[in-house]
Amino acid sequence: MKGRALITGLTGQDGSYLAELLLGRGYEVFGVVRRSSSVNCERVAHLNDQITFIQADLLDQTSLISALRRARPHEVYNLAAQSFVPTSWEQPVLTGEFTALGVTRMLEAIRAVDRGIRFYQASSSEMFGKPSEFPQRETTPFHPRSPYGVAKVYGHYVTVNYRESYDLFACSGILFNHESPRRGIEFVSRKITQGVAKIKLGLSKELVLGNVDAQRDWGFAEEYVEAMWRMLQQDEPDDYVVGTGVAHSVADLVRIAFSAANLDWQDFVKTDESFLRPAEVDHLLADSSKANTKLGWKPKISFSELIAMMVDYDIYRLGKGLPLYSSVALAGS
Ligand code: NAP
Ligand code: G4F
Repeated sequence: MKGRALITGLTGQDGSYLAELLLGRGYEVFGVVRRSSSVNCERVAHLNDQITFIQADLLDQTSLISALRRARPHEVYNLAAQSFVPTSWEQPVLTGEFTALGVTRMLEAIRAVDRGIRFYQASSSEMFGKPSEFPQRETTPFHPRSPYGVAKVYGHYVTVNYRESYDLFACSGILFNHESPRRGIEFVSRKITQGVAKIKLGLSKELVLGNVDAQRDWGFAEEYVEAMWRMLQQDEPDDYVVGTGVAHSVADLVRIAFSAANLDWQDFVKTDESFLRPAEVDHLLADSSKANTKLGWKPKISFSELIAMMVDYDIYRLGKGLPLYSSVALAGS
């Protein structure tokens, strides 16, 4: 029988890669999109005729129940969230509504429609925030540093709680930062690679950043959606940390990105206090031993390869005058 999967956050970076993976494995794919006055499906435009789009919103319980009744999925991947950390200080209540309570709404919808549905929750390494141990694993205590991180901790625990309370097959994937040519332009990796491309093409003269000492464990998004899928194919539901086990600073990212375009970063990069955060996450590093052993998941692409891929994509796209998530360019990204 053909598997059916419903993805919330289909229009985001991870949603687009996950849709490709599931279609490639023979699934019928349904994607939740929220209504907007302009079309916002560029990242999945190349999959338009293979996906069924369902209008729903994490803020609207009834719409989630209707989406499940219509799609009758075997698997639900809850990727939708207000996912940009700085915005969570500007809109903390809305972030809590989407990113925290939205998870409960989806779990309640599953309880109401079909308790057999397997559920994936997109949890985050931001939950570790100011970690008490290095590297971070599933048992590392949480110390979130933003309203976003706090909301994700709620989403994680309600997922665990519904597994324990109602015996749902509910998994929480604690994913460390993952990037790609489909990354939103507000996140630091893409801000840098697009900034480098603009400078290379003479469209810009400088790149202004915040805290370049912050360190993250950055991997390639396409590889991370494979881990999500593998979690839902196990005999038992569980929680997994997913990352590369290697950390780099924002300054490292800058150096590698400029060098990939044969430019010297020192000629172009400035810092500005306006990009500093009220509370920073200084350093994150994943211990993915459990995912390695139980899921057989391991990252393949190195940090330098990832950043070079993103720089190349942005130079190619901007050079051709293609839109940010051009379906032509994305088909090969
Ligand atoms: P993203 O590119 O920002 O995509 C977020 C998605 O959520 C978009 O499709 C967005 O739809 C949708 N969304 C937001 N609010 C919604 C609502 N109220 N109802 C329905 N849909 C809504 O994020 P991503 O990088 O793909 O990340 C996917 C998930 O993983 C997020 O939950 C994120 O917090 C989490 N995560 C990401 C990383 C990472 O490094 N990328 C690491 C750990 C965890 P619109 O297109 O309409 O805005
Ligand atoms: O790229 P970022 O905005 O990602 P951040 O805050 O780590 O969050 C991302 O990863 C999380 C997983 O850990 C996800 F859950 C979350 O949804 C999101 O995908 O910032 C990375 C670092 C920060 O320390 C920030 O202070 O880069 C630093 N940074 C320095 N200058 C900057 C800038 N970040 C941004 N966005 N813009 C800057 O100019």
